Amino acid sequence: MKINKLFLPIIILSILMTAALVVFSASSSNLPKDFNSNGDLIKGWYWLRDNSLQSYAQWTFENIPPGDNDLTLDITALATDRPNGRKGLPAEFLLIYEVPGGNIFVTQKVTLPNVSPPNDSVGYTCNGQITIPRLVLQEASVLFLRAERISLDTNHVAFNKKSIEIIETAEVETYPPYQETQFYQGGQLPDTNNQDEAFLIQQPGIYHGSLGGQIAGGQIDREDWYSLNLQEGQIINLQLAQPSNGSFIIYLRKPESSSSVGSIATQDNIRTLQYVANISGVWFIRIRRSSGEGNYQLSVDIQNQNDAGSNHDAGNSFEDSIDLYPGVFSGFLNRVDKVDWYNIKLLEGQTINLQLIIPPDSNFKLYLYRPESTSSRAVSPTPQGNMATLQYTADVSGIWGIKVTRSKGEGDYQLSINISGYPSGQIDQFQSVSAKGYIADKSRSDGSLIQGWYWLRDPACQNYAEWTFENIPPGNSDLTLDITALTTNQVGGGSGFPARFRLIFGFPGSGSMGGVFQTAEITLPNVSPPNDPVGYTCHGLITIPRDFIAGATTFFFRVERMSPNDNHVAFNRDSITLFTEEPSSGFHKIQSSGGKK
Ligand SMILES: [Ca+2]
Ligand SMILES: [Ca+2]
Ligand SMILES: [Ca+2]
Ligand SMILES: [Ca+2]
Repeated sequence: MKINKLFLPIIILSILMTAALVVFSASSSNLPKDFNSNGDLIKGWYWLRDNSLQSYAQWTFENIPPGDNDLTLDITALATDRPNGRKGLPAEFLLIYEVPGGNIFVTQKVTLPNVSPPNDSVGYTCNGQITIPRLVLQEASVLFLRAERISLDTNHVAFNKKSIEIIETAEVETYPPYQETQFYQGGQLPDTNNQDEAFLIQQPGIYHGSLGGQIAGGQIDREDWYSLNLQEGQIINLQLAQPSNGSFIIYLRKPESSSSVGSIATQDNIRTLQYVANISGVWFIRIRRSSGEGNYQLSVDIQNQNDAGSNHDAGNSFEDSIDLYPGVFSGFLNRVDKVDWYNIKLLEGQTINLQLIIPPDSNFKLYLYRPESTSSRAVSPTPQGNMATLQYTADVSGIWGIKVTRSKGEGDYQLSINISGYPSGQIDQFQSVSAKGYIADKSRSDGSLIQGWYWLRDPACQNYAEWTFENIPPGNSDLTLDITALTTNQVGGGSGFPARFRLIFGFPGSGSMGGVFQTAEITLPNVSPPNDPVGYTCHGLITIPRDFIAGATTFFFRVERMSPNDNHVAFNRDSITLFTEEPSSGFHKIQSSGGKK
């Protein structure tokens, strides 16, 4: 066996071809004029860590540099999971930005990686950059920024005045899509000859192997096997550089499958295979000798997707869509990930404005779908330059689907969502619909998802479902929750059982006023008609007095099971409709019991 020195230039070339070069040159930077926070002040940092999620940090920037360039915010935060908690955790929070006088109000979920060096004994420091498109800011010279925690499950985060610095980027040059510039020089791979022997490649890098030589027993080495641990949504890029006198073929296999996936592109003596992992697990690489012999180089590049800050790929169907809200989000598409699905709540009469900024030389399209419809309601026209827009007025309230598809090119796209009247602060607009029910702006659950319902059924009773309602008109009238849940006594269980659970409701405070956080034990009767073959439906109205929270416009609800002996209960985003006036209805009205937590 001989070491072929010709491989070296190939290695360098392939790194250059796949490297992402982002050139920032800061022409100015500035710090905020004002800062305030109601978080817990510890050693110069304000911690957002209260149980009612009312803590915030706010910055006001003046003298935003004029021009056409996007603004980059350099953000430093501390993060941990509890008082004196663990190190190395990321900071996750909502960043809200607003331009005075304009009707711009954008909410963006931000995740900053933990950048603490290994020898940092505290290890809470997170840092990263986010970009605010100039088209959002327009001519504004003043910018308000506000940070809030996302939910009780996200880490505690801390900020101070210097946490956010605006950097104007004078020049941005991006060659998408690969972010990894550091390749691990993985060295020589051991010889393997079948799937059971597959050698686990632990990290992306450049590796070396050989085929065609003699192995044990005087046999010719015909094939080599490797494996990779992939998460759903990750994009795997494999490059096989063959020796000049050999023809080797590369195959990729899904977990628990014996057939190969993906198509191979061959250029000169390099074979490339790219694929999106559609399931998590151990995937297999097989390299087979067709003819010749010699050393090969295997380059393994794994690219994470983080569509809309989800840490994974937006799914290929509405069922696997990511919940969105008004804001600016980024996602990724390429020739093996052609479709990303999202969804958003719209009220009848609201107008949604979608704007898609796509990579150079690409053709991506936007589609909008009515609730529970598989035929699109509106389609974006052919992109003008690198931008596609879509405007539509909802003719029905509900969860609408948004689909981004790719027909040409690849890379990161930016999706901006604006909804008329959201959240304008002009209460009049909302009063016209106050007799109607409000659907939650955000919802989440860690329950088991079955046909659109999240089942809370773990023995430890840690499963939850949560809803956040925003921009509810303030007032004195009691709130009424119209709650629908599914219930049964076990997996695949019986019909006709009532739903019993704990309801926790929070009202974030304002200014120096504290928030309110209460719990109630709820039992909803089973209302399934006798001829319902499943019989899991429970329904009732819950009244929450509002005299002591008249000013609140944001409401937070969470449900949990109280005991492992309680029935399994299931919820989804539409399970709670909030009324500011009691709806006329023949349903049972449930008196909530319980007290302050
Ligand atoms: Ca070998
Ligand atoms: Ca072998
Ligand atoms: Ca994607
Ligand atoms: Ca996708």
